Amino acid sequence: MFRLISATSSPYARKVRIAQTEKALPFELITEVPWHNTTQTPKYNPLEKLPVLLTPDGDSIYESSYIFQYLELKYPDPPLLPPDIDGLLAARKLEVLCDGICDAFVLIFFERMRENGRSAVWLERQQRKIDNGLEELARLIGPRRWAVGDQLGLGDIATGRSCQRKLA
Ligand SMILES: N[C@@H](CCC(=O)N[C@@H](CS)C(=O)NCC(=O)O)C(=O)O
Repeated sequence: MFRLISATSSPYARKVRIAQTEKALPFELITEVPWHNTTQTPKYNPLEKLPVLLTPDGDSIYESSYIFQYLELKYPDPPLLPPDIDGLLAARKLEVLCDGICDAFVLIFFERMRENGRSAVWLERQQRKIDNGLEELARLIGPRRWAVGDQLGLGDIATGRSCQRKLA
């Protein structure tokens, strides 16, 4: 059985949780805070970030886009990536944008944790990335039912717009 080391609010881990749920791959969810000194994350990921997927054969997979690709290649049914090159690139572009927006949120979170010396310029910079990134997402997706193509896929999952099943 898979085990997924995740943080409750992590948007990166949510992407993996939705992919596993859509592919009906059971997994045990292990919730951690990656910067607490009790975390087991460094044991499985030298970059000390979540999510980390522990596979049934004892491997550890990290970086949400890589985990997603791993799941798609190893468990292609149902497919969560478009079959055509343009569709695939469009879905990956949405993922890059969404992950970048989340990275900006994370940077704001850490900057706000500083007791002293918060940089207003840095906070504004990250906020700008979020605002412009969201605007670009809206432009790319528009009013379509599915972000790319005619079924649920990475574009929808990365933007957090859809999950067809109850999320594990
Ligand atoms: N690009 C990574 C980002 C993952 C990430 O930043 N995760 C956060 C939790 S939401 C984390 O583990 N941070 C700890 C750290 O940066 O040391 C991915 O997509 O998996």
